[in-house]
Amino acid sequence: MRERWKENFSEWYSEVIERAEILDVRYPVKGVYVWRPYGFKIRSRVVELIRRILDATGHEEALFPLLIPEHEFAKEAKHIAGFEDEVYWVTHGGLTELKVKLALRPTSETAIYPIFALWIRSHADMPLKIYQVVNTFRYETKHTRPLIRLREITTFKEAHTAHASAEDAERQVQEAIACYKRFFDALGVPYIVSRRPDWDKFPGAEYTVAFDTIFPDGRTLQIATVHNLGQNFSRTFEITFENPQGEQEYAYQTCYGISDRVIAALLALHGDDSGLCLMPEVAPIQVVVVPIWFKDKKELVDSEVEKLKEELRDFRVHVDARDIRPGAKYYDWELKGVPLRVELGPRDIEQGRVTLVRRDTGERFSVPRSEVRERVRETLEEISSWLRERARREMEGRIHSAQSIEEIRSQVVEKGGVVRTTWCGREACGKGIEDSADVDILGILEEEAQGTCVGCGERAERVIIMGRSY
Ligand code: PR8
Repeated sequence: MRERWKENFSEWYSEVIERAEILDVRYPVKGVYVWRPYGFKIRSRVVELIRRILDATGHEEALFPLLIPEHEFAKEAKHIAGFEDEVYWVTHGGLTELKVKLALRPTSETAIYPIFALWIRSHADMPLKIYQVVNTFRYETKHTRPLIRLREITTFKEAHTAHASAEDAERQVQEAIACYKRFFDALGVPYIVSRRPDWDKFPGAEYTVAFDTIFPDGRTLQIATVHNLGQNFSRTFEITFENPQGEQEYAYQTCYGISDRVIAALLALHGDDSGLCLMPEVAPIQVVVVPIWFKDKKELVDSEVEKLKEELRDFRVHVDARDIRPGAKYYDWELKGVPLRVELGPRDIEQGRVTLVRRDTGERFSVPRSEVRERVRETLEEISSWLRERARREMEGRIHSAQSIEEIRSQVVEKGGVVRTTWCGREACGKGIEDSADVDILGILEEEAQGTCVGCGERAERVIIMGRSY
């Protein structure tokens, strides 16, 4: 790696995405990238994990079409207002102009809810909990960046639910938050959960709860959102049901989603100056075996390496038998973030031992060959906790408190991080704070506020976090 992880994060990120063969960024459409096989394997494991969590909580996977007719897309006034600048339209079939323009889904509410209206008849049909893993398209005008701000979001994991009461929808919001916490915890991605201010909620939602993480450069990234939609969409799409009293009522809905950004966070938070450090849970290769050949011992080493590979069959193992120097191999696998390297040479064989090298701490140690399976298992678990813990510590170290506009600015803009401060809760004052500090309010924390508002000096009603986001 030429670039340094923290000091030059943005360049580090671009370099690592390319050199570790995560994406090919040369596709000739802006904001659209190619998943390379190594990156795609990481992506598959992330998708597998969210599927497992959603399936275990009664969600069912489905697949809705990519194309949405204009009349459905335009039905919900706030939703269309929020998305109209970002929609790609299909206007022609061959040379024929279509009578009904078709939107490429920027998200799937307006594809799914007309069908929910057909499926839901009575309170007994609910809760209905559906999810899909699809690509979505958003014509982003801000600076596009691989996995972070995409025009084709390739890994949109969106869930949509319908309920027979407002309480049940509220309970669903809590379940969704718990699912996402489990997901990010498993990946070692630390987060802050907050409620977005009203002016920043999802178009058409009653309220939005968001997960943000903090990147090594101090910028925040929104990595998941959970929206309580109330009855806004069910009124528009006529999703009605017969309640136990025999009356017709509009359904209560929620939706929530995660994108490729979770993979951006995985790569960004678990790196260092040598490249990626993948969590063993998602690493395409968990253990790389590097044979150390000596002139006349090559055959012996090769046959022992074969046996070792067999002994390690519970893990994702790769033997690097390329005809290049071991040092060059170490460099490549460090860049690609393989959590553990095993070296085996004539001396190890003689002593009945193998050498292990941890990618996270760089620690190098030798273990008896007879215990290798157990020691590899233990070490991978330790690497996973070490990376998780380091990411959490790094993030917490970037959260400061601020009592004045000046402090907000200096903490966020100069030192790079996030601040906690207090606010009166009034929109005009909130926007004023954002303008004068030149920093955004990310969200409202679930904490009792004390003291005064950093904007107007009146009694504080809310504890908020502020930062600069991607
Ligand atoms: C919804 N409807 O759509 P959301 N590139 C990468 N990731 C992105 C981008 C982008 N251009 N835009 C958003 N995200 C709801 C919930 C169905 C699911 C990521 O919500 O618009 C962000 O992390 O908030 C965002 O939190 C998530 O997709 C969901 O998008």
